[in-house]
Amino acid sequence: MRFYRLSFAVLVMLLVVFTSALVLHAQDDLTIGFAQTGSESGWRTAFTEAMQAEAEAQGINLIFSDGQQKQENQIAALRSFIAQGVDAIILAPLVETGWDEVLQEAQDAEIPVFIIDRNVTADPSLYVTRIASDFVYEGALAGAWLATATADRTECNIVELYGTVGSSPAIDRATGFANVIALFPNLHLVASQSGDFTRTGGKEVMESFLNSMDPSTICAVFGHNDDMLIGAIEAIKEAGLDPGDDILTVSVDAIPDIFKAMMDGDANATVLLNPEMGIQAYAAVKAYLAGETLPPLIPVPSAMYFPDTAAEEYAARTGS
Ligand code: GZL
Repeated sequence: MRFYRLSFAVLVMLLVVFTSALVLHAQDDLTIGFAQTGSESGWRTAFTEAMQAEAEAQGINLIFSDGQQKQENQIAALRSFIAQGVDAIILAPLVETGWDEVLQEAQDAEIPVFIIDRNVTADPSLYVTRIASDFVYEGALAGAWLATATADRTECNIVELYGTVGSSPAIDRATGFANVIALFPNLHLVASQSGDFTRTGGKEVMESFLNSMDPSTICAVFGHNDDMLIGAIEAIKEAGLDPGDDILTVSVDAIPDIFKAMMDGDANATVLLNPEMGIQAYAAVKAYLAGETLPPLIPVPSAMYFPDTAAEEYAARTGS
């Protein structure tokens, strides 16, 4: 009898080892299609590079598609990934709407989709989970800092550099910021216009603000990302004003160039958006393929940075 028990135990152990080897082998040959929005900002470029570097480090075959800021390109990329029979799709959606049909096609093909960074309004049953930071919280952090920075002012007129129209970071950051500044009677949002998350866009929008109102009445500028804010800094300087002093600045992303601007006295505050989301994304894919159930959201934390630590943050990000 003891012989049979021992044989059964050995059989079970061999079965566990064999199954684990199969799962690990399957994950070793992981092919993931990654549909990126484009390369509109310094943060986006850093995010792409981080995703590619982490995939290489993990031996994942990452098929990368640059959507060049067009949703139709991203949808075409997803259809190509489906046709190639990838193991999983990671989508960084440009805008919130218009994804249901292609996500349904992926589900019909039994290819799991993982949303990363921006959000979609599609039925949540059409994707596994979303890895992202809280954009409303980022906007609220920016508003809270501005409220403290202007506590001694009876009035502060704010202009807003809005991100890509229809994108969740633009919608949510605007919401979070507006919710907080509504609590402070001295704070007034007097203008908001989309610069599409680009430096050129931020400069053009800030120029239009400076030309359409008395520049001396503008107390602060909130940029939905650092790139637009950096473009606005150029416009403020060309108008003969001192960014960071005449006009306070707050933005989001914490890219190296915003720390350089802080070191130059041209920027006051930035909210961190961590580009290193590949680790969580690939862990989520592997866990799902191994049969695990995932939460609907895998959060990426934020923080805030100011000029007092700009030099060390710049050095940490650039190695210089
Ligand atoms: C937000 C992200 C935004 C960045 C911008 O998570 O989608 O898109 O803040 C980028 O820099 O364009």
